[in-house]
Formats: sequence, structure tokens, C-alpha cells
Amino acid sequence: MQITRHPQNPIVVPGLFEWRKATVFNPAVIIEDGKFYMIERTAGSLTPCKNYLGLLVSEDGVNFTHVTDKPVLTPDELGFPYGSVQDPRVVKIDDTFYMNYAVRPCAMNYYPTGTGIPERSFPQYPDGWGEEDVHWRTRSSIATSKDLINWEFLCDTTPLDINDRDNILFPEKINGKYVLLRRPEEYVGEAYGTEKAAMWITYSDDLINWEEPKLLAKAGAGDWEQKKIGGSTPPVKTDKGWLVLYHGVDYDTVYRVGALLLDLENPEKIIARTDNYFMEPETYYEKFGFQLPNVIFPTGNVVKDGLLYIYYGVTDTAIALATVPVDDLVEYILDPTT
Ligand code: BMA
Repeated sequence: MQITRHPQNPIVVPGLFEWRKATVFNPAVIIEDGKFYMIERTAGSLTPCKNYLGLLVSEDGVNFTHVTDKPVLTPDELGFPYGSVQDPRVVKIDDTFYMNYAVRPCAMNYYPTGTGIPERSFPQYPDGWGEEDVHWRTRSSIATSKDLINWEFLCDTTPLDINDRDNILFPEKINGKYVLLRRPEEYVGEAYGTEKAAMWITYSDDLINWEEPKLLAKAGAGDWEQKKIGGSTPPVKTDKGWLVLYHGVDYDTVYRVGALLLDLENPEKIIARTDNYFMEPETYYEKFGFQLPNVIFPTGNVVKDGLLYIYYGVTDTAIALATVPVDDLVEYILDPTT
């Protein structure tokens, strides 16, 4: 199996507008009317690291330009004037776009060290912001749109008192229900059946009320999943099952990418899973960056002409593209010796 990194990588970089002059990363991507639309996570500064979402468009999936010079979603609009909106994932069901995103009600200050997770401090904010523990945790939510530009809050998909990100909707209902992946950070220990933060799955009739989640996939025995795993990209429907990319984090905070194949009718059933990662930080732009070294973090994937376009944040600094024939990746998950 051959993963091809695009020679123009990183294809989207910071700059141009105040709200994206420090970093851009972890984008959602969807094809609509034959064009590629990207929703980027951005920051204008690291102190505080307040993140916004911007919208870009491309004819070829490689060369992107902004649809608007303003963010399409800000923490302020969501009711968090000092917050941070992060890691969008977009699907379209019927005529509506649904975007999962993570929110930190208060943004932290980040001081990169060049060696791993940046040092952090907690800014002082007015009006009681930052006084409650939940203000510094990450919750996840869904917003809806008809045009990808105007977004409206729909619901929170996680309890507000835990850290829960990597929430990802399936692009269609299964057996009449909406299906969502989650990654509740605190659901670890004997009672939860997993020692490390894992991928969970949940269902809803109306997108508002979600069932108790069920454990879907735990961190495997491989060194690359030492700390935790989480879902990465919206599931892609293939003949052989739902293709889901996921990330694993090791003790050195290196982020790598593996994949799952889930049963089309019963997505709780894992048909196959890569024992090992199939992508890891290799190139300069994947290893060295402004924020966090050795991070590749896919959040968007689309299929065009049989090719899976994988869009991923690199070092929380820029956005890169890799492609692979979708059938080759599926065959690889089913049999890594192919
Ligand atoms: C994860 C998320 C991602 C980020 C990654 C590396 O926990 O916050 O958004 O890209 O860490 O910092």
C-alpha cells in the first residue's frame, strides 16, 4: 500500500488574516457541487490560544483559497468570549451540514518548548470566566448549516464536566439512528473496561438526546498507542465496511495514524483493525513546527475517483494532504501483508 504525501505540502499555512496568523491545523473537508470545502482550525496567537474556524474552497483539493476573510465560527458566537473552538469534522445528511467541534470555554496560554506538549498557563479572564473547573475542560458539540458559512449551535454531545473530544458523526443514519464516535478522557479504569482513553460509540433518534456510550475500541498493545487513542476522520462507506482513521499517542506524545473497518449494519462490530500505524511523522513539516513536534492529526477525508484524500494537521502548525486508493487501504486493513 502506497500513501502519497502531496509535493506541495503543507498545502495550507498560517498568515493572511489576524485570526489565522499564528497557526492553522486539523481541518474538516467535504466535497459539495464538485468542489472541496475545508474548515480550518486557526489561531491568531498562542497566548492565549483562542481558536477560530475559517472556510476555504478548492477545485482540485490542493490549492485552497478563502471563501470569506472572516471566521465562519468563533468562540464568541458560541457564548465563550475567551474560549476556543477546535477540531471540526463535517458530514452532510440530507440537505444539512453537521459539524462536530470541540470547545474549551476558556483558552489557555501555550508556550512551545520544541520537545513535546507546550507549557501552559491560565490567563486571567473577567466576568467569572475561568473560575470554574469546567471552563478549562474540553466538551464537544454539533453545529448545523445549509451553506457551510452560517452555522448554528445544535447540541452538546458530551457531559460538560469531562474532557471529551474527537466526537465524529457518521455521514448517514444506521438502522434509523444517528451514530456518533466519542473519546471521553475520564472513562478509564475497571468500571469502564479500558485503562486508557478510548473510542466509544453512541446513538440518537434526534441528534439531541444521546444514549449511554459503548466502548468501541481500546488502545492496542503496540507502543504507538501507549497513552490513548481517538477517532480521527468521519467514517467513509466502502463495500467492506465503514473506514475510520484513528490516532494513537505514545509516551513521547508522537501522534500516528491507524484505521478501523466497522460493520456497515452494526458499527459496534470491528471487522478489522491495523495492528500497526500506517502513517507516522516522517517529513520535516510533520516533525518540526511552531507548536508541537511529531504530530500528524487527520480530521478530514473525502473520496474522489477512488482516491482517499486525507487532510491532516501537522505539528499543530499547518495543513497537509496525503492520498491513497481507498480500496488499497481497505485491503491493507483486512490483510497488512498485501
Ligand atoms: C489533541 C487535540 C488535537 C491536537 C493534538 C496535538 O489532544 O488537541 O487538536 O492536534 O492534541 O496537540
